[in-house]
Amino acid sequence: MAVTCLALPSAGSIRASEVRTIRARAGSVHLRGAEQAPTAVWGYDGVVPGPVLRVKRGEEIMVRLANDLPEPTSVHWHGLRLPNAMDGVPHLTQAPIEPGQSFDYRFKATDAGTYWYHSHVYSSEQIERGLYGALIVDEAERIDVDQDLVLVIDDWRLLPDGALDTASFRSAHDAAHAGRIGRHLTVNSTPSLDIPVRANERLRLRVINAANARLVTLRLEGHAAWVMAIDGQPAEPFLARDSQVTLGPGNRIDLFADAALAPGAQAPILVENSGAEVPLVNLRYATGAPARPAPRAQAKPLPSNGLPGRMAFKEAFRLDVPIEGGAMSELMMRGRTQEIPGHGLDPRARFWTMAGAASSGHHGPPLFSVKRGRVVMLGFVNATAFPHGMHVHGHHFRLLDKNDDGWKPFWLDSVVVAPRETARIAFVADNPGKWMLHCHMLEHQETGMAAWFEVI
Ligand SMILES: [Cu+2]
Repeated sequence: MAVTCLALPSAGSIRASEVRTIRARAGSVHLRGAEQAPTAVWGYDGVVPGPVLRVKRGEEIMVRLANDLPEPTSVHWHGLRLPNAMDGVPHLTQAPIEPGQSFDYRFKATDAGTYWYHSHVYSSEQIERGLYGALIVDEAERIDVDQDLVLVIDDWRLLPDGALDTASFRSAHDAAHAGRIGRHLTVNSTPSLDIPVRANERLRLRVINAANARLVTLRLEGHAAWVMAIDGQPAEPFLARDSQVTLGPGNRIDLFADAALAPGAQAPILVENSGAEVPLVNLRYATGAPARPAPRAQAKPLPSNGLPGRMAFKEAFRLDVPIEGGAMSELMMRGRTQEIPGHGLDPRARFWTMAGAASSGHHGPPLFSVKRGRVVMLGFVNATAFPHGMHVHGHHFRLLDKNDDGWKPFWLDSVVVAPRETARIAFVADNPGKWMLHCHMLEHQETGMAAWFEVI
């Protein structure tokens, strides 16, 4: 397995076949730029994002996670179709890794694409503190690009001195509304990233939304953006309208952009923040000769990972999952005390329900249980005033058109369901085990929006 630096091309990475130990531990990061005081964080190997793990499709990922934190943790390999015992969900697939202990994760990378790994214990706090990193699985064949760049976007709630605002962890207001949104945006933990490019190069941008709850809307100025893959899986390539895409928490997108401006030009990649656009990335063109006389020809689709081309809807298991609760809802009006004065949120607080139940996602009966190979069709019926990013573990799904008569030309592992709308999805439940299904707005997940299902 190889480890590469962020915002660097994959060429030159070091490959090794042994187990790589990663230590979850305290560290510090210059979230406000090199000239400002750093912020104390928790990170894999003490850095945020953690080391980029990079393997070729079909290779094994072998990571020993050593817990140097003062509390339990675990690692979820988000979007990977892996054996259930490696999925990293505390109490459901493994015991939490206690402080001073370690856990060996070992599985084959069956799918090429852009993935990420993150904590799954007290996620709203541990991910917010920085426990996440990118996991890149390279295609077996070479993909014709000049630069392969990982852009991990996060938002932070910082105090004036740059420290992470930890007092507002477990805020009942966040949990009952849109989740924890931070006003300080970063890409790869820096407020602005300069990327040197040469005219007519092709860039592959692997964008990961690592924020707890923010919908990240990103726009490339002056460049067309081809959507090549979503949530790791190849899509039928299409041009992003206005070169703009929106990612829910946990979503990834692979964009191809041809550097079509003149030598010496500059163009930003902008992310929306409180109604304005913030330039997070600056594409800085070299003044010298272009990389080639003209941009490359239109890209071919990325090679398929072999997900099924069709599904038998007639024999499908169908379930509607109403999503209820949140601020101003009846559930909240019933007036149970959710905040302990001076101690933040009551850990038993339940603000949201899925299919009538508020759960931690690992206790109680499964939401449903199906035989391996069955097609599952779920309808997420969002009856709340907030968007929710519904994440299914261990599987990728299709987003269905109205009336189930077609589907979008891409796969997802997390789908944003707009307020008062319904999203219908379908997947083949071909991976045996106990899998979580939850909102990836982490404050929602921890206050009721979590469930699990079983494939037997
Ligand atoms: Cu939610």
